[in-house]
Amino acid sequence: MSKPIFVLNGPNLNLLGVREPAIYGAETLTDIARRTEVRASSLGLKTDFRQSNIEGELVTWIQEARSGACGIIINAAAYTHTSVAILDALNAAEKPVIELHLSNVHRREAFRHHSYVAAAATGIICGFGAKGYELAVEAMADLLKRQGAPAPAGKS
Ligand code: CA2
Repeated sequence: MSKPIFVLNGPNLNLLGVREPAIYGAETLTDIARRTEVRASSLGLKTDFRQSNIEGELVTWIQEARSGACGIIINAAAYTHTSVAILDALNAAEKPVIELHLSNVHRREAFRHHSYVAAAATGIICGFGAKGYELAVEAMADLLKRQGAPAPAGKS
């Protein structure tokens, strides 16, 4: 059985669908987990979808991903903009990483324009709401396919 993609979600994302629908949409995190899993399954992949309000717990899960996951999709929420600990853990995991945000952080306050996570990520998806989770799974499927592919001729 192949390893799952860890889909990690940071602080306050458990409030989705309950507060601030104008910014973050009306879907709950449970709705998003379901649509993420369905998209992954259509691509022959599994997801392990988690949320925590605790920075250290996210760090522990990222450490777990080193042996337990094929890749990491992370919406670190506010920790995106503050956490060197999460950046260090992502670098140590040595897995493909996709940074994800529901909102377009670059249209928002200046303090959301800097991301520590970005320094460990292959790519970033933001501004597409819940659909971004499906886009991230598609992007991860491509990354994993490329990883498994033999090197092009003359480039071994
Ligand atoms: O757009 C995103 O996905 C964010 O990661 C969401 C974070 C924010 O700090 C980032 O800058 C961008 C905030 C998550 C808070 O989620 C809430 C959901 C409903 C109600 C209140 C907060």
